[in-house]
Amino acid sequence: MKLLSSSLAAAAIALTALNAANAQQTQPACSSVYTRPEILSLSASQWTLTKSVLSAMQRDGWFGWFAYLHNNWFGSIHGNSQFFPFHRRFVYDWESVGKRYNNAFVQPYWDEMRDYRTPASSQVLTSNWLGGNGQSGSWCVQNGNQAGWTMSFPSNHCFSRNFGNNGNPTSWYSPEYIQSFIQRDTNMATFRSDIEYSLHGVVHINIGGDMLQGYSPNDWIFMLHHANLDRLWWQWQVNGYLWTMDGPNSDGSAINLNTNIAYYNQPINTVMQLGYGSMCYQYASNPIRRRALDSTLQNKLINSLPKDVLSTWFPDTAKLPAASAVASVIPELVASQPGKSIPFPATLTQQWINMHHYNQADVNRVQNDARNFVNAMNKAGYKSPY
Ligand SMILES: [Cu+2]
Repeated sequence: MKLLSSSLAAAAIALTALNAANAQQTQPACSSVYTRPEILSLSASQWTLTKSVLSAMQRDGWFGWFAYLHNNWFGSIHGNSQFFPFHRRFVYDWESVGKRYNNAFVQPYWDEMRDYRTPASSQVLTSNWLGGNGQSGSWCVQNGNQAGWTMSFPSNHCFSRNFGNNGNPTSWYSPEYIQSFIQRDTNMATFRSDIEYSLHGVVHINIGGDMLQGYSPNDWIFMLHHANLDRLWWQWQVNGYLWTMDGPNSDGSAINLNTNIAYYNQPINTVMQLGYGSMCYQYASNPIRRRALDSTLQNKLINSLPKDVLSTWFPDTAKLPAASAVASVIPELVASQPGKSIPFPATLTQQWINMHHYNQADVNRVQNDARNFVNAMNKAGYKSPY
């Protein structure tokens, strides 16, 4: 009897949780959903289409408009919980303008973590794609899809990049670290800081040039970068935090789902769930089920980390079945790769921290956490496949 009632209670709790998860949704489900791909997975014809849309948007002043918007609202949309909803709405806005030129246009993302070890040698930054560093001195970019462009905001100037560390940016954040805080974070205030003061900042800083400014949308990398961060937010959301919104609004008051998104003046709850309302897109690598993460990485972690290290840094992975059970489901993933130890990530510059008026203690917490993570992995003898 006791057993029966407790299992009934468990079922009731599960149902309540499910209803609570969807109670916030007042908009209709999308009748169709398009997929934002990783940039390097575009076919030749998709890339040609994308480039022609971007050139038309540049011709008609849209790069300047989005650079202006971002610059104008800069102080309201960084360093507080507007960060994710604003940038989700902003990239969607950009993509919608692109679709007016060709409805097949979609905004790809850049899986920056895959290139974290030596960012400058990413294929994304080659002449066939987005091009590389600017020319020493002028920092005007000479190759890639924006080669030789003149950007109009804040005043006419050549499209520029100035890679960090004298053209050879040091490593940014590993896929392992990003997965670690996606699994550990239980509120928006922490998750937002963890992304904004790690991967978000170092990509802006290390690409440099236009990307180092309030008008960073002049570089199309901005959209690829923020689509990636939006994808990571969604991974965290489907990991149990679909409607989680807390922490400070831009004026310091507590934010909530009914707070308006800066500039757009529509409530945050209208952009929370992909596949509903206007948010009719998904990401190519979208986890297909709750708590599903990259299985290659899961296996690697389970196989190589001691239990205590695993449960500290990857609490969800630690709850998965033993390695052999996972391996039997996905046999092609058990082939062990030699791997390398994880390097310490690049950190934010003081100039960047000051420019955003970031809370220094929050930045320090994130940077210490990232260092502690690398120390823990290396102490455990972990070798990364990435
Ligand atoms: Cu921004």
